[in-house]
Amino acid sequence: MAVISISLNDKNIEDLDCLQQTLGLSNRSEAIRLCLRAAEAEIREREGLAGEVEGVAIIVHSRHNDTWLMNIIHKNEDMIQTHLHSHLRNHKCLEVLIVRGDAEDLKSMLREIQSKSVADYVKFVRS
Ligand code: NI
Repeated sequence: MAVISISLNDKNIEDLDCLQQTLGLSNRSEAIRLCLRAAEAEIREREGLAGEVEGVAIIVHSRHNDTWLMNIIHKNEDMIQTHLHSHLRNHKCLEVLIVRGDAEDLKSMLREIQSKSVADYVKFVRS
């Protein structure tokens, strides 16, 4: 097994340790491996989307005054049927997008949302 060096901020380390404790994992490497398997499953599920899809995209972020997401949403307005913006108690923004469109366009939009690493959470739930 290879040993690599990665950079994590304080919140990442706190989350990692919380995950380790909650699930009874033996060390941080186990916790990282678990996260990788979960991400892999998510990617496989998303990449498997084809044809016309309908569902809900859920996004949580802390950039209330930043236009990055609104720009993406406007660019994809043909696909987004409804957009709900709400404020969470932890001062983050919750965006709920009801989507109908071509799977490739949806995947492209989700990739763009995630590519800047601005969103804390991005999830698509197919209807
Ligand atoms: Ni907001």
